Amino acid sequence: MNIKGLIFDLDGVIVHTDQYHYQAWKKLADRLEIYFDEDINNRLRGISRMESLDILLENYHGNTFSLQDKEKLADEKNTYYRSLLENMMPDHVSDEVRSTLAELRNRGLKLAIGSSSKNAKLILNKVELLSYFDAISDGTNITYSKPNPEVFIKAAQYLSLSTEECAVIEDANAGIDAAK
Ligand code: B16
Ligand code: MG
Repeated sequence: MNIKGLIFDLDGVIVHTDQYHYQAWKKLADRLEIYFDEDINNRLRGISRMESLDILLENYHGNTFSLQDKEKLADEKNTYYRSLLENMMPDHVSDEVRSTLAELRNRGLKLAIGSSSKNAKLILNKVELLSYFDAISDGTNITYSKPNPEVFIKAAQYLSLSTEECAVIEDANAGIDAAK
């Protein structure tokens, strides 16, 4: 193996925004009187916002929502989520994460983010980690989210490396399937 680049998932690997996702989806679910718990939340790891909403709505037994309604619901969740992200500070990332990323770069590896999130840059900015990465591939530059490999293929391209030269660090099944 000749690994020249590392592609890190964001939520669940670099930062723990998974709890904020849970709280935001739970707030929406409670408003709509939909059952939602941590087990359902775990099924949302790595997949897109709209796909996550479809899973949440599996437990909704009222009228069907139009695409426009669903976009509004996804926006509502994102508004809750972004207000929680306001709490994020540089000290939410341990010194160990920063020193590990710095050490990997010192060893000559190129580092990228490969995240399904459209909020990835905002999060990296808040925790002051943007400058540690050579490239960001996220929910804003993909058509298909994990388990589709697009986000990682793009990350490798942004690093000017082949996918064979990259390894992926992931926490979610959808992301591991995408990486493979
Ligand atoms: P957003 P990752 C993913 O981030 C989350 O794991 C997943 O729960 C979320 O639905 C997705 O981002 C989209 O996030 O609503 O912020 O665009 O694990 O791929 O870094
Ligand atoms: Mg993740």
